[in-house]
Amino acid sequence: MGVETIKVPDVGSSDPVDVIEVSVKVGDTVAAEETILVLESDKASIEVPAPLAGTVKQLLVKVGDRVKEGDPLMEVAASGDDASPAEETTAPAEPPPQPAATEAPAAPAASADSEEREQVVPVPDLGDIDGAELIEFSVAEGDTVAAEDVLAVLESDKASLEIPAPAAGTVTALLAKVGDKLGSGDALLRLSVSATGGDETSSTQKPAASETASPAPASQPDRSAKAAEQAAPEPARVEAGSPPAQQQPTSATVHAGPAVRKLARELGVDLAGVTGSGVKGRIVKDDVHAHVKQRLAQGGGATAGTGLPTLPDIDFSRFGEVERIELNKLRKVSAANLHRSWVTVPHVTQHDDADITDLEAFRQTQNQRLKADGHKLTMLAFLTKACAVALQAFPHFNSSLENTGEALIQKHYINIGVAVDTPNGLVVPVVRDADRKGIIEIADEISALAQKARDRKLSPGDMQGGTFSISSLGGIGGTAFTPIVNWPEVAILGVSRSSMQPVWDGDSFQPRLMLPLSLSYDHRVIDGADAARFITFLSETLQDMRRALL
Ligand code: CAO
Repeated sequence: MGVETIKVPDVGSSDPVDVIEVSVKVGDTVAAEETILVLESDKASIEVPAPLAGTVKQLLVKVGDRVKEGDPLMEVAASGDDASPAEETTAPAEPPPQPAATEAPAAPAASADSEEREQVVPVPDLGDIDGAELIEFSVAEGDTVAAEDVLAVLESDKASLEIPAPAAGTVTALLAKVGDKLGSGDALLRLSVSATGGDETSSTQKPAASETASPAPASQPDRSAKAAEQAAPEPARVEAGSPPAQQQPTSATVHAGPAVRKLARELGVDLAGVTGSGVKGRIVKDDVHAHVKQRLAQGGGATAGTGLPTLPDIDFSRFGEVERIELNKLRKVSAANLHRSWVTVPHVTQHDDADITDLEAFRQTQNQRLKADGHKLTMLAFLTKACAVALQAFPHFNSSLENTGEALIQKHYINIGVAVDTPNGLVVPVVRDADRKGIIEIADEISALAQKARDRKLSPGDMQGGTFSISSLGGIGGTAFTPIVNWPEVAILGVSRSSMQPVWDGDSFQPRLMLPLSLSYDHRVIDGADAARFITFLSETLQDMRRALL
C-alpha cells in the first residue's frame, strides 16, 4: 500500500459537477468509508467516501472547482504507510458512492424519429430519512403532467414528501406500487418528456391532499383516516427538491448533504435556520458550526424551532440515588402529542356541574334489567350520547382549524374518542358515529374498546378519526381538572367524580347528585360564550336525557 489518488467517481453524467464541500484537510486521519468530499450536480449531491483508512496527504481540488469523472480529488496515504512515492489507483473505491438524488439513467428513446425521450423519475434525496412508504400515486399511466406537478407522495416517520415532476411529459409506466418502502434513488415512474421542453402549463393532475397530521395519541398513519384527521409531528408536508420562492424552508428542504445533516442532527441544529454559504446557498459543515457558535454567543438559548427556553440537563444524582427508566413508545408518542397540543392550542377550561340525580336513578334501574343480557349502562355512555347531541347543536365544536388559520374543516360525522387509562399509558379509542348509536350500543362499544386497549389490541384505525374526546376520571375521583385538547380536535370534556351536594331549589336545600364537567377548548376556534352555552346545553341534557330525543 502507498498513496492512493482518490478520483471523481461515476456521477451519472458527463457534465462537470461542483466541489461543494471538502470535508477533510491535509494531515487529517480518515476512516474507510468516511465522507471526504461532497460533489453536487444539478440534480444530486454525492458524498465521496474514503476508500481506505489513512492520512490525507494532499488536496488536489478546492470548494468551487468543477470536476468530471476520473479527475483527481486528493491523495490519501494508507494507514501504517509512510506515504512515499505516490501509487495511483483507480478510484472510485468500493463501494461506489451513492448519488443522493440523481436522475436515473434515461430509458432508450421511444423511437428514433420521436421528439420524446423517456426518463425514469427516481425518489429524490431523502436526507436523513432511511426509507419512506409510497402512500399515494397522484398520477396514472397515460396521464399528462406539467413540470412540478405532484407525481407521488411518500411518508416516513417524520414527514410526508410530495414528489414533483422534473419536467412536463406523459407518464408511461409506474415502477413502484403503493405500500412499497423506497429509498433515495429508487425508481418511481417512467416519464416521456418532450425533447423541446413540453407544455409546462397543461396538466390533468391535481396536487395531492394538502395536509397531513400527526396521529392522535398512539395512533399510526393510515391513509383512509388521514383524509379525515391528519397531522405531522415534524414539517407537515414538504416538497422534495427546492421549495418555491415564497415557501418557508424546512430542514428537509434546505440544500445540504447527508454528512451535514448528520452533523446538524448530532448538534441538535434545525437546518432550516442555518444560512448556507456554499454554491446555490448550500449548507456546509462550517455553516452549522458557525450557527452553533452564534447561538451560544447570543446566550439564553432556545429550543430549536419552538422559541421556548431550553431546559438544562440536570444531574439529579448529585442529590441522591436515581434510576433512569426508559419510557415505552406509547408514552413517548403521547407525551409528544400532548406537548404539541399544549403549546400550540390556546386552552381555556369551562367548568359546570350537571344534576344527574334522575339519570343515575334511571341508569341503576335499567342496569338491573339489562344485566341478564350482559349489558352495563355506564355514565360514560350517557355522556357520550349527550356530547354527540351537543356537537350536533354546536357544530364548530366538531371541527378542526386548518393549519393556515384561514378556515375551519367542519366534519359531518361525529366520532367521540374516549381516554382509556392502561398500564402502558393513555390511549384514545374512538366511538364512531356516536350520534347514530343507541346508549346500550355505545356502552357495549366503550367496554369492548377499553378491554382491547388494556390488552394492547387496539388497531391504529380504532384510534383515528375522532372529532371530540371525553376523559372520564369519575371512576377514580377528583372534583375538576383541565384536560388537554386532543389536537386536531378543538374541544374535550373532562368528567370528575359525582357527589351528593346540597342544591338550593328556591325554598330549601335538596340533596342532588352532581357531576363535575370540565370543558377545555381551543380559544382560536371557540369563544368563551359558546363554550358556556355548550356546557350548559350538555348539563341540561344530562339532567333530562329526553332532550336528546328532540
Ligand atoms: N362519578 C362517580 N362514579 C363514577 C363516575 C363518575 N363520574 N364514573 C364512573 N363511576 C363509577 C362507575 O359507576 C363504576 O362503578 P360501578 O361499577 O359501581 O358502576 C366505577 O366508577 C368504575 O367505572 P369505570 O372507570 O370502570 O368505567 P367508566 O365507564 O366510568 O370509565 C374508562 C371507563 C375506560 C374511561 C375508565 O376506565 C378509564 O380508563 N378512565 C381513565 C381515563 C383517563 O385516564 N383520563 C385521563 C386522561 S388525561 O391524562
